[in-house]
Amino acid sequence: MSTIADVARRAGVSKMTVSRVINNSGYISPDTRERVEQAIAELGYIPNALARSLRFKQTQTIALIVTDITNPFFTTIARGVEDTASEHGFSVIFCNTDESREEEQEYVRVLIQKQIDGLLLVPARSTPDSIALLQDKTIPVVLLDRTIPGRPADTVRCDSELGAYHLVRHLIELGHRRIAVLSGPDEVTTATDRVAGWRRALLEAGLPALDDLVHYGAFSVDGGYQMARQALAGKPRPTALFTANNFIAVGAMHALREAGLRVPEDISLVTFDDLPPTMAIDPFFTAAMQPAYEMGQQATLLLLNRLEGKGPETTQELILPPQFVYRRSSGPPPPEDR
Ligand code: XLF
Repeated sequence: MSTIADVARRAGVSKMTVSRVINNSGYISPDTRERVEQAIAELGYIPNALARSLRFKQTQTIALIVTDITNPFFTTIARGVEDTASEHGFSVIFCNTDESREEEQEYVRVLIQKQIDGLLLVPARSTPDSIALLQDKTIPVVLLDRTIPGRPADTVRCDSELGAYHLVRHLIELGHRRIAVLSGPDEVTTATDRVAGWRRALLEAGLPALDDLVHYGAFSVDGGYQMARQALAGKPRPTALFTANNFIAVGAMHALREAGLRVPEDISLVTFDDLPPTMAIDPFFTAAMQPAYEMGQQATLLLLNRLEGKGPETTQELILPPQFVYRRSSGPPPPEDR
């Protein structure tokens, strides 16, 4: 196996220079860096990560815990995290909790043992257990997408309340009066914030925000299907649905098709999250789109700053605005409901 001395010999530089290139420290001319990198590649040299981590007390590794790795929103976040982390010489460990608090706790324990430098966490529930564990060990953590009420922490998220408010206002402007909301679990802040935006839009328009129009369930296709079936059983039936994420929207569409309802002629549907262009052949949903890539990027930068001891002493919250796209899934209510 090659050593740092072999790399130095092949590149015609000192071991100190090789070490500087590997650790990204001190000035190295582009030409020297290139020679060292080429020697590393030719010799297949792997720096001793353990020795480095002992010396710098850092493993140059961060972790990202998401709640549903099958959701394109989270894979796009992961892309933003990975690109930014690797630009700064960090590796990323990815973990998926399937929206389970227990899985999350387990992962946090394992990651602490693996001596990660910091964690980006999409909390499965609004409970402080995981960040308490990390904060006890003084491991920096940045929350992504969701918050934990009553537990201040660095956070990067999209404005869920505002996004929901605008989507529901759009439906009201089209003439809808009975709009059901199909949301995620009521212990998750993105789910409750989106219901809050729905409520604000209705109350502002002088419409009652009736409890029987609010459905909490899973952020999943099946969750959307089940909630839509409940909503369609309401009397009178809602003329529009606001779904709180992309998977709920897809599940709701299954239920609407099964019930023989046309969108938007018989019932309108607006949703949080768009489907990525690679999945939607004929984009159809009126949607509030979250800047997922940027969220991953910004959260990583915030975490890396914390690792360097930078930033204010108080926690920082970055709230990014959603963007709106108005498509064919929303239209005026049927004539008999106007
Ligand atoms: O936390 C929510 C769940 O679903 C997140 O923002 C998402 O909307 C992503 O699809």
